[in-house]
Order: sequence, then C-alpha cells, then structure tokens
Amino acid sequence: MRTQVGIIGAGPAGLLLARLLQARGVDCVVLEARDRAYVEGRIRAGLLEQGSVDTLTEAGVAERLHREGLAHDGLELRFEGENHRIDLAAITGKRVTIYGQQEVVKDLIAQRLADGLPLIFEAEGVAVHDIASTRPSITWRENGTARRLECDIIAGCDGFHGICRAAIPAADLTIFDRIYPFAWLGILAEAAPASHELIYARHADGFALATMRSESLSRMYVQCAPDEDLAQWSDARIWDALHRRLARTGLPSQVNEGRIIQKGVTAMRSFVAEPMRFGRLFLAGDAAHIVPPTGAKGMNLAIADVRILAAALAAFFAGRGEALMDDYSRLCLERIWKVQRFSWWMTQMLHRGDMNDGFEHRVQVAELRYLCGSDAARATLAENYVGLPYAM
Ligand code: RFL
Ligand code: PHB
Repeated sequence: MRTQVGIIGAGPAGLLLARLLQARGVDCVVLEARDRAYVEGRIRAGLLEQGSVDTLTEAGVAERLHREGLAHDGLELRFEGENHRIDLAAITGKRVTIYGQQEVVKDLIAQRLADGLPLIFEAEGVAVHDIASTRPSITWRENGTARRLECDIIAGCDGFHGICRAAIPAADLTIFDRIYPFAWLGILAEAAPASHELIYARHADGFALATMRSESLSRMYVQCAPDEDLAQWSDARIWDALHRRLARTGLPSQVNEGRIIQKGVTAMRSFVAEPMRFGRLFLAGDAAHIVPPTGAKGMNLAIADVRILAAALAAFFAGRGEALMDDYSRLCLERIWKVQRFSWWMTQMLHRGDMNDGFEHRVQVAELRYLCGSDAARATLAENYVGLPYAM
C-alpha cells in the first residue's frame, strides 16, 4: 500500500489530522492499535476551548457537538468554604464547551467511515522505518497478516505510550519531564451536576473538581496518591470526600449522589519532547507532550498541533516547499509551553503538595484571593482557560 501521509493513532490528534488533510486533498491512512469499541469507550477529557469547537465546526464534524455539547460562560473557584465565579465570557468574549473526548472521537470515526476512507483498527506490532529518508514506511500485522504502507510523511499521533516518539534517536530529542506527587481519582456518576458550571476546589484534604458530561451525568475528581489503591475508596468514601472538599460554609452540599458507573486513577505529569519532528516523522498531541489535567488542555493542545501540521503538509504536497514543515515544531512549541505553564500553575495553586504545611496553605489561599480580587489576574486565568490564540 502507498499513501501520502501514514497516521499512527486514532485519538483526537490522528483522526482530526486525517479530516483536515482530506479537506486539503491529501491522502492518508489511519492505523490504530485498539479496536473501535475500545477507542470510542475510553473516558478522558471533557472540555473544549472555543477554538477547538470552531476547528471541529470548520472541519464539518460538529453537528452533534452543537446539539449535545454544554456551553459554559464561566467557572467556579472554591476555597476556605467560599465560592468565587470567574465570568469567562464577560472577560474574553469566548466560552468553553463540555463534550466528552470519546464523543469527538466517535464523530470523527463515523465521518471517516461514511466517507469510505481508510481507517484500520487492531493494527498489531506497528513499526516505523526509514524515517530519516524521503520514503519512510510503516509495517504492522492485521489478522495475523504482515502489511506494509509506504508514505511520504508519517504522523505520530499515537499518544504518550506510542511507538513514534521512541523511534526517534534519543540523542535527537530533548525531554522535559515533571511527575507530580499526587493523582486524580475520577468517577462518572448517574447524578445531576453539582452546579451548571465547573467547580475547582482547593481544600486542606486535597483538590476536587466537579464537572459533568450531561445534565444527568456527573464527572468528578478528587486528589489522591499516585499509587492509590482503588479498593480503598468505597463509594461512601468518595462521596464523603466530594461533599467535604466542595463544601461552602453554612450552605448545604451541592454534590448530588448517584450510581457510580466508572472509577479510575489518572497520573499527573508535565512532559515535552523537543523537537516534534525527526526527518519525515512528525509528532502531534500526547505523543509529544502531556499536561496535568487541571487546566483541561490535553485534547485542546492535540487539536492545536494538527491544525499546524495539516497546513504544513498541505503546503508541501501542493509543491510549496518545506518551509512550514521546518517551522512546525517551533510554531507548536511556542504555544505548548504557554499551555504547560498554565496547567502547572493551576495544578500547584489547587493541590495539596508534599510540604502540606501552613506556608503552602497560606500562599495558595493568598494567590486565590488575589486572583478573585484582581481584574488583571482574573483576565489572565480566563484568557488561558478559554484558549490562547493559535499560531495558525
Ligand atoms: P490519544 O487520545 O492517547 O490517542 C492516541 C491513539 O494512538 C493509539 N496507539 C497506537 N496506534 C497504533 N500503533 C501504536 N503503536 C499505538 N500506540 C497507541 C492509542 O490506542 C490511541 O487511540 O492521544 P491524542 O490523540 O494525542 O489526544 C490527546 C488526549 O487524549 C489527551 O491529551 C486528553 O485526554 C487529556 N485530558 C484532557 N484534555 C483536554 O483537552 N481537556 C480535558 O478536560 C482533559 N481532561 C484528560 C482529561 C486526560 C485524562 N486522562 C485519563 C489522562 C482528564 C483525564 C482524566
Ligand atoms: C472533564 O470534564 O473531565 C474535565 C474538565 C476540566 C478539567 C479536567 C477534566 O480541568
């Protein structure tokens, strides 16, 4: 088989890249290690920046997103039993939208299959070859049969644990990595959300976040240990932690209990691999960078990367040269580091750290009070949260 762009990974990055290339007349094949049901069922991110919604809309895959997504004009910050609302729309003129990542993935898969374009699930033993040459290739096994795809370009959209970043010689990559001493225990529960907007809470027991997937489905997180044993967290203990951490002084809890239908622990990490290109292999999304989920940026960053990659590859195939491809990594990284900073900042302001002494507590509360009391500080949060401008 031969194609122009071989895309490895059918997450938001790989699937959206395929769609954006299709719109520009560039052929591609998408290879995914897992089966369709697994990819469509994986519960992860839930919040889309305004720019991500606009990108999906322009790509013609946002019909259900506009019908079912929940648009939010603000968010709530809770600490010391107080509640403060940040009016994102009033400050920035933009809003964010709650729509599950797996819904974005389902919409992109349905569109690609409806268009009759190649998307191969359950590709085993995927490997890349000759990435430093102008004729790279991908090999894999499909139902036990060895397959090979010759390409001009390979897009490594295979997430943090994929094979693409690992295929780049270590001497050609610089890695920046920070692992946090805490994690998130996340639940999905059949219960109405605590509030119609997201609540981010700083509490002496640790961080908590109340978000949602619909008007009857709550998604909630509590800070826990990185090696937390889920068996130690009965449903009652989880609800108790959520009631306590999200409490407002003198008011009844807003947390609505319901049947917990999913539980999991998410590690917290900041990671960047530079540059995001080696020869004809380009990395996009989690394959190149990870942010802690506190800023809700992972999926949004993946979308920002593939916007630039699609434009660069389209220019190349249209015979306009490699200048944009050469600039891909630099253009992406400039915005990625700003988003890394924001995600790290939100994380350290809201979580209980290793020190957990009076000093950390007072500095965090002072920062939150400053943030809620200053127009400039609120604008800084709002501008980053709704999404920074794209490089292109
Ligand atoms: P993905 O989604 O991991 O997709 C990579 C795909 O590649 C496949 N793959 C391979 N395919 C072929 N061959 C191989 N050798 C392969 N190895 C792997 C995988 O099966 C998979 O299908 O990466 P992508 O596309 O870069 O997308 C990134 C996002 O998934 C990620 O950044 C977000 O989920 C992060 N994140 C959030 N991001 C947001 O923008 N907003 C949020 O609100 C938000 N909340 C979150 C999050 C992530 C979380 N978890 C579970 C890590 C909340 C949580 C709890
Ligand atoms: C989510 O809805 O899962 C979500 C929202 C905001 C975050 C993280 C996760 O910061």
